[in-house]
Amino acid sequence: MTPAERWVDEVARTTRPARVVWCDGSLAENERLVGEMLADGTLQKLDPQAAPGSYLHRSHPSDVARTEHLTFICSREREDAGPTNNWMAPAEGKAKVAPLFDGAMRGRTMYVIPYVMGPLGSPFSKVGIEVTDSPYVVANMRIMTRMGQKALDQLAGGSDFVPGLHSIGDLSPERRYILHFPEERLIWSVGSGYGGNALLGKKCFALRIASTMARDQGWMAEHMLILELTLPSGEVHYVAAAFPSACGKTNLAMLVAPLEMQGYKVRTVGDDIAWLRPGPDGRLWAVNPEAGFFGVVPGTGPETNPNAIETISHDTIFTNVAVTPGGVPWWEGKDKHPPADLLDWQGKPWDRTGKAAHPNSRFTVSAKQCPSMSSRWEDPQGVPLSAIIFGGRRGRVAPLVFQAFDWDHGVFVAATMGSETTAAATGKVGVVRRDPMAMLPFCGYNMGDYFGHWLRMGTAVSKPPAIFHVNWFRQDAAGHFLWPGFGQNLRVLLWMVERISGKGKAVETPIGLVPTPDALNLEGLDLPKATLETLLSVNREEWADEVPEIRAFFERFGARLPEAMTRSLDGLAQRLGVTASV
Ligand code: OXD
Ligand code: MN
Repeated sequence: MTPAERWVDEVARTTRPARVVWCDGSLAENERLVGEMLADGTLQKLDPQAAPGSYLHRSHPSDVARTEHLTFICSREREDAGPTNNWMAPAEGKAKVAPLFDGAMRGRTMYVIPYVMGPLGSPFSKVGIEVTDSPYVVANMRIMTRMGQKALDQLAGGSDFVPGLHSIGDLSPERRYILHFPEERLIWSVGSGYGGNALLGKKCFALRIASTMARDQGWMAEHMLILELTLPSGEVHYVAAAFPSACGKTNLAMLVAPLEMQGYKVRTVGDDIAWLRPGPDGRLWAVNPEAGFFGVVPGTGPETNPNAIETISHDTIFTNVAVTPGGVPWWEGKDKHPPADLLDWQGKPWDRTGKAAHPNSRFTVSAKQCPSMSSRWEDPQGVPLSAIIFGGRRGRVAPLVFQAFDWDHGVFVAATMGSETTAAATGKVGVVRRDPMAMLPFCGYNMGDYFGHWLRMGTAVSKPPAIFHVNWFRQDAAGHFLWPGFGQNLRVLLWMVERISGKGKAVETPIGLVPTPDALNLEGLDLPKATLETLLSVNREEWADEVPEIRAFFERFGARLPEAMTRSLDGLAQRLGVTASV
């Protein structure tokens, strides 16, 4: 028996499924599973004209988003999980959750999903094996990863894989746990079928477990899109960007250059996760470990993201969108005219008061269907980064864009970024929270140590990417967005590229380098001068108010906070003229 077979055998002895199926990832297997899911109502076939090859899944109404309060890092020491993660000792976690797996698959099929995160044949790719009793998970993993025999081939009978045990259990939030054992590199997830909780290759492996592997092995696992920007001269830049969940990573990764800027071209490498490594040339190289997109549907329309609209026009799994009785999917932002007889995401006639599609409804679709994929998206070596962007959703305070003074300052900017919460996780929406590197829910270890790892990585590359911060979401007093966003964000990317080449104009402010009003190419964009000024303004009082908040956030890390972080905060306070004692 191989180590993988031994582990699967052990799991089957506990979960006691009626049968065990090793998935090969083939089309025939997928068709069989889809047939079964259509028969038992897990999937509904969508209109073959409007959405060929596509299906709707309606989840349990209490299982629609990541449940951060039920997600745990089970490191041996509490300190190693740090103050921003929920922690349980490994033995306690196992004692609490093992009974939920005991006989959990009785009468069900147990699917074994061998999968690869990262391009096949890449030295940076990693193998995982997910065991699950959900055929919906199998169908999604087939899209999101390289799954089946090719993963077993890569494993070659060895033990270098991350095991992940998943059961939907009884879907009760009372019996829902997502546990990570970083020292064992093991994942246990029970009680949820939602993507971020159940597709274990994604957040659980490629971010939480991978971040601990990356810390130990000198690389980085980050919550970042990767895009390719080609200038009219033919010069190519790769840019990675970290925004919290549901803040526009997919839209930026698939950006279509505004008409008047033809000659500039944006192509997609990834939309959610990036694995970064120092290359032999002193640059930081990025790989997208995923093979598909698990994106937020509402707000996706022909104007906001035409590439996504084309990508999801066929062979897509929709989860929790609205639908007509004839099977035409609909969601807020698809167009301005909701069909008359729409059924909402729970299948009830929509009364037009609430949302028709769930705000966190999702599409699962293969990257191969995306018309904007870069020819290098599966390059086994990855792509070299010119810049890293961090960004939050903030109605106030943060300007449209600024550049960090240097790498260490960039790490500080990223470590202190604030963002309003979204529907991607359960809980209150719209509350500002510190979300360092957009990794708050995804860092598998103490974030103080994580900041230290970021600082070290800056010294591991002789040509580190430039670091920027953006905020597409600044609003006026009446709550209107000041910046048009979407395709127009290209103008901000172009300023970054000019900065990298030493040309872009900037003014030094206490928080970083902000473009001069004439530095952004705004040709063809009707943006009032006063609006631009507000977008680029840095209000000293508002930033001064951030200082004690950041200090309090940093204090949570105690001795694990690198000194360089405190020095950067003191520097900010000083530049703002705030006394050190605040
Ligand atoms: C996601 C998330 O699904 O960040 O990508 O929640
Ligand atoms: Mn994400």
